[in-house]
Amino acid sequence: MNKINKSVLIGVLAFAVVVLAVGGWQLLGNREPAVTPDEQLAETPVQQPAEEPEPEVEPVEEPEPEEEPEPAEEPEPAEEPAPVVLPRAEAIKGTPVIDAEMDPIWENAKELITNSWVVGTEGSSARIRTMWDDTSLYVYAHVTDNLLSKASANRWEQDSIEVFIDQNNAKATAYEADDMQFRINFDNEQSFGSNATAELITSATKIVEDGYIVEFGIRLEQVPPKENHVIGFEFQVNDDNGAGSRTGKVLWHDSSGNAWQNPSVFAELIMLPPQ
Ligand SMILES: [Ca+2]
Ligand SMILES: [Ca+2]
Ligand SMILES: [Ca+2]
Repeated sequence: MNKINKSVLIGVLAFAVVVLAVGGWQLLGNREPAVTPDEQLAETPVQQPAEEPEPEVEPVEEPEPEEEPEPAEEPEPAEEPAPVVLPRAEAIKGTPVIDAEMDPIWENAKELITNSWVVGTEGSSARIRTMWDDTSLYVYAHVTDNLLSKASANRWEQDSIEVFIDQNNAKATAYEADDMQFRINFDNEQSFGSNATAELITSATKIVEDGYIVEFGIRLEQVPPKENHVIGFEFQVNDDNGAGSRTGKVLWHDSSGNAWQNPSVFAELIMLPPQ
């Protein structure tokens, strides 16, 4: 072989040696093995998305336990209706002379005024005083009336007074035997409603400047009078102002106008002990 060929051969061999050396080095793992794309994908750390912070969950408020419903209040028992307090005439103990004159003892009796109008709103009215003794109830009435008339044939439409008594104070809604209605006009003419009779009443009248005086006594035979005894009592004035009919009707207490047929509307009278 010539020199040129030897040199070429040496060069080739050298190259081969180098190639082999490099390949061997590679085979010996001195370099990173080739990485397949798949592996690369696998190895590339996946950028995990930052975990979204869990939204802060507002703690659900525990529903407050429903308040125990308060036990329904026991309905208060219906109150007993307050007893009606009726006005009471206070009859003093004594015995007047029935003459339409004011006995001195009348000065000790309280005066009541009729001002419960049932017919009309003004006109004849009365100031009355009451007295009692062991047999009777007495009344002294000063009636103001500027025109005296008994033109009507109906006694209750004449200028007159009426007294109503309920001797046992039972307040019945219809007249019983002890319930009575008496009427006296300014001329001392008596007339009678339920159970009243002339035998039970003594009366006198007198015309005065501003009206008339009526003084009378009624024997209480159904329930004998005694100290602190209470009876039903009502007083009425009838007025004819010249019309020939009743233009005014006023009572001490009752406003129903039904005293003539219903003792339960009367007020009361108490028989005071002797002073
Ligand atoms: Ca008298
Ligand atoms: Ca009665
Ligand atoms: Ca009159």
